[in-house]
Amino acid sequence: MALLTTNNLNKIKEDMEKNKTLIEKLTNKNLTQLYESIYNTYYKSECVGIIPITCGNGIISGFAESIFYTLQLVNINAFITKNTDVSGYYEAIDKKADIVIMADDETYLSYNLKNKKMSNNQQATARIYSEILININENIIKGSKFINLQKEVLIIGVGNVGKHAIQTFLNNNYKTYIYDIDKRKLNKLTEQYPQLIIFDFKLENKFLKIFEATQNENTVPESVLLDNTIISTPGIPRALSEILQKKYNINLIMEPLGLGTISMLYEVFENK
Ligand code: NAD
Ligand code: 2YH
Repeated sequence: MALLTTNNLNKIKEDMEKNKTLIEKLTNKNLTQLYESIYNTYYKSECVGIIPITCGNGIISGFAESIFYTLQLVNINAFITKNTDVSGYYEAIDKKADIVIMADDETYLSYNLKNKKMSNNQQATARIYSEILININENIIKGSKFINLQKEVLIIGVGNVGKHAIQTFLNNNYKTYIYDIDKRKLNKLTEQYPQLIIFDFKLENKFLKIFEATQNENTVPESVLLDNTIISTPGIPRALSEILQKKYNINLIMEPLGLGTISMLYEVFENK
């Protein structure tokens, strides 16, 4: 599994500000409204304890701080424990955290100590990045001559994150195309969901909406792009070169940690 690096996180403030503005423009909702509408939960003023974890590859410098910054951006009260691991967990509870959030090399989770709801980063990340595409404001699409494509999506990369996005698009009756370099994954998924279409680049389909979740760069080929295509991509590194982004005026939703982290909290907040 790909591990985040300090380098991935060094522009988190700039990345989150940019994405927040773009998402608000595209969905006509601020981040809080968007998350509340997705999960039907709300922030009651719970306090979140962020616990640094040293096992495996150890502390990623800037990881806990990036979570802290992200939560500040959406006015969620949080603190980073001074201690790590089990001692950090003890400290979080001692300091009256309602929710704890922490990651080792395999799993990044949040857990609500009161209502016992738990969230996993891969699923939560898939949910917010797919819901952004589903929540695109109609006025943005209305002007497009490709309005007939508004309920079609291409998912590139159906690993741990991408496979969770499938369900969200199918639940919203999207014509869902999937593509992965690992053909076994595609075949397995079409057995599970017969309505999925395995994407064939020879067909020359183009998309208004693309979801990308791979660990490789430049995975979105030029042939699928339209002017103003919206690409929602948690994948690291960049799914699309800056040259193609400019050429097609692509709306690119992309950052390494924050949107999925907020999703992990709304998933464990109390129901409205
Ligand atoms: P994964 O390894 O489980 O899945 C990646 C999938 O991409 C694999 O199925 C692989 O075969 C496929 N793939 C690789 N290159 C491809 C290509 N050129 N074209 C099509 N498919 C290709 O990884 P994952 O856990 O699903 O994570 C995917 C990416 O998302 C990673 O970069 C990870 O770091 C990132 N991620 C980001 C966030 C965030 O908050 N932004 C959160 C979780 C994961
Ligand atoms: O980046 C990771 C793993 N790939 C799991 C994320 C799932 N998308 N973990 C971060 C490790 C953080 C470290 N233990 C710390 O600084 O606490």
